[in-house]
Amino acid sequence: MLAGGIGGARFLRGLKSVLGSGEGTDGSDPEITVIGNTGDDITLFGLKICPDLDTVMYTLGGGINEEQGWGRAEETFSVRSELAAYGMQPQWFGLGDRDVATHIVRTQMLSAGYPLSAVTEALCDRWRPGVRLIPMTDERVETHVVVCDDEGRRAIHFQEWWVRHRAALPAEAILPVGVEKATPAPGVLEAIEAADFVLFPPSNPVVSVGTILAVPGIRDAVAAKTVVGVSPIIGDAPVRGMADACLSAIGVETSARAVAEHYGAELLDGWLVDDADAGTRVEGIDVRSRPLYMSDPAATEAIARAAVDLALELK
Ligand code: GDP
Ligand code: FO1
Ligand code: CA
Repeated sequence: MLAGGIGGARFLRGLKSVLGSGEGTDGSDPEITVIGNTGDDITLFGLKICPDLDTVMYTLGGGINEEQGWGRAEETFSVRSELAAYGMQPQWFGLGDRDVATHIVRTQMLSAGYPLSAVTEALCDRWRPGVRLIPMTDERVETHVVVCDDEGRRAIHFQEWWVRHRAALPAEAILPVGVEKATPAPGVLEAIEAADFVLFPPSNPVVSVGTILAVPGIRDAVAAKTVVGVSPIIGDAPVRGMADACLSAIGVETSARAVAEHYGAELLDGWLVDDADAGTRVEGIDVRSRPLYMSDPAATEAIARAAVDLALELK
C-alpha cells in the first residue's frame, strides 16, 4: 500500500484486520508493506520531522491522538512554549513534548549515518505497527508550494502552506523538490514487485500518493501490478482536510471521477467510490460504489475488505 498520513493510517487499521499481519507470527514476514510519503517532511529546530510516517506508526502502534488524527495522545507542549519564550521561529508548527522524542531519536540516528529507512525500522521496533513501513526514499524530498500574495510570488514549504495558511493561499504549483533525483528506498521496488496487489488508500492524491508515485521507478513498478484505489473524495469534497486546494493546483476537479482519471487506467484497475457517487464511470477502470466513510472500525474494515476483494477479482 502507498500511504499518506491520516487517510492512509486509518485505512490500514481496517486492512490489518482483514489481512492480519506479520506481527504475532515471526514478525519477519509481514503481509502488508506500506510505502510512506516523505514529501511532507520538514526540519525545524534542527529536528527532522516526518509527519506521514509518524501518523502511520502512531496510529497502528496505539500512540496517536485519535481526535486530531496526527501527533501523540495525551500530548503536552512545554518545549513549544519554551521555544516561543526564546522568540524561536516558526511558531505556527506545534511540536509536542512526546512527539519531540521521536524527532530527537530520528535526527540523532540520521546524523550518525543511518538512512531514513533504517531509522524508521528502529522507531517501529517500539511502536510495532504490525506492517512493514518503508519511506518512499531515503533521500531528501520536500514538497513546496508556489504561492502569490502581497509578499510576491514565492515557493514556501508545504507545511507552511498547509498549517500556517490552511491551504487558503491559492497554489500556482505544488512541487516535490528533489524527487527527480531521488531513488526508492531499499525494499520499496522489491515489495511492489513481490506484491499480490497494490492498494491506494483514501490518501491525498496530490501530496501523498502523487508524491510517492513521482519517485522515479515507483510509478512503473506499481503500474505493472493490479491496483485498486479508494476515493478520498465523496460528492465534490474531501472527507477531511484541504485536498481540494491541492487538486485545484494541478488542474484536477474535486470529484471521485476526476481523481480516478488523473491516476489513469494505466495505473488503476479498480476504484471504490462512495454510494453518493454511484454511477461514476471511468474508461478502462472498474468502478464500484459502497459507503466510504471510515466512521468506526467495522465500517473501515468493510471498506478494506471491498478493496481487497476487488483487487483479487481483477488480478
Ligand atoms: P494526510 O497526509 O494526513 O493528509 O492524510 P492522507 O493523505 O493519508 O489522507 C488525506 C485524505 O483522506 C483526505 O483527502 C480525506 O478526504 C481522506 N479521508 C479522510 N477520512 C476519510 C474517510 O473516512 N473516507 C474517505 N473516503 N476518505 C477519507
Ligand atoms: N498540523 C497542524 O495543523 N498544525 C500543527 O501544528 C501540526 C504539527 C504537527 C507535528 C507533527 C506531525 O507529525 C504532524 C503535525 N501536523 C500539524 C499535521 C501535519 O502538518 C499534516 O497534516 C500533514 O503533513 C499533511 O499530511
Ligand atoms: Ca501528508
